Amino acid sequence: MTSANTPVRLQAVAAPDQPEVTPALESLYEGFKEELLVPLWTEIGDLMPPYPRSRAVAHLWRWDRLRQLAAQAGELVPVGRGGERRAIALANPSLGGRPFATPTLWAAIQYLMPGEDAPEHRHTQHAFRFVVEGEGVWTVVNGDPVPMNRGDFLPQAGWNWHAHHNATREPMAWIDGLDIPFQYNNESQFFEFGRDQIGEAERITPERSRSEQLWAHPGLRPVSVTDAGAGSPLLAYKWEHTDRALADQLDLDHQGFPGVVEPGHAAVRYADPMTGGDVLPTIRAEMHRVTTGTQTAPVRETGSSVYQVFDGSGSVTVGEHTWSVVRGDLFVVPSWQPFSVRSESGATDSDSGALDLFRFSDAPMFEALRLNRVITEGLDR
Ligand code: GTQ
Ligand code: FE2
Repeated sequence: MTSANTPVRLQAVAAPDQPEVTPALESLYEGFKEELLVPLWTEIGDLMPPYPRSRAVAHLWRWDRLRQLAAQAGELVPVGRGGERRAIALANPSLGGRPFATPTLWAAIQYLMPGEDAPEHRHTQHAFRFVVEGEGVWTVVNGDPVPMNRGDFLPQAGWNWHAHHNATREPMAWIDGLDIPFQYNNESQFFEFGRDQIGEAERITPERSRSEQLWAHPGLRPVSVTDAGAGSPLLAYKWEHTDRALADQLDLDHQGFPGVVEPGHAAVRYADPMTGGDVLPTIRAEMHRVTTGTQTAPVRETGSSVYQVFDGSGSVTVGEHTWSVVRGDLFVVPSWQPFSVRSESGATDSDSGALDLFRFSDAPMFEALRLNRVITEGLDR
């Protein structure tokens, strides 16, 4: 992917720290070219920079427009075997037109018309769904139907069978996050078709999935399960729990309880109830609530994130860009670019009076490889 964008430097050059260009030097570089060899000294500035220079750029996608186009696709493009999903991905403008939001992360709006089915399949890519509006779709994971409603987060680790169905009379949109670019670039993908139709027993609209019955009780895990496999066994994190956790954190903040919550900024991370760690091997997900008038300190981190505004409005600053954002808008924070947010007007849906931001990132990979770095001060680069 880089080679197309990388300027050709493979020739003898006259530079202060380089030998004089002689026929012998030119023939040395010719030899490199012929034998497909590249010396480090012409590449080092690009290959080994002093700090991350992201290829991805900061970019914002407006939800209004995404939803409009997804609705048009709903009218014009069928969903079925082969294409698999009516999912439309964010393509970072500096990643060569590929459907990659960041070098590691896929983010897409997915759309299902009333009564439609997206056929069963499985793949090594780790995935999740997050619902910013609507209700009535359920996703069937290994035969367990899981309902999806506004604010719900549904992780879905790789190699589990899954299909989606819209059981209502209304179209429904949601966002998908996957590690497709990471697995594409690292050549680890496998994919299989499942059943064309899911079974009748799986076609009932459930109130709660079996996975939630087993796993959705805070601090409690079933004794019988000793190995839940890769990724969270809890297939839906319901909004009421997330909302309450954030409200309780801000309540502690208002009480002046020290050191637990950054003033005016509550945040929770979706955690695997088996391990307490991230919900997926490659993807971290969080929900942030910033009270009106609060401005967060700029943070730089290695690794990339995608945010979606869940509620409220405000302005976000990523590197040189500042955007006003409203519900549903999605934006990318590339590696090592400073990010901060200012909450401007409160949620319209609840009385939290805050800006709620859903975030996902590739942090688990960076942590596993010990490449994670975060700074909140000294933004001098
Ligand atoms: O819903 O199974 O956005 O397999 C991309 C690939 C969604 C899905 C995407 C997928 C899915
Ligand atoms: Fe899938």
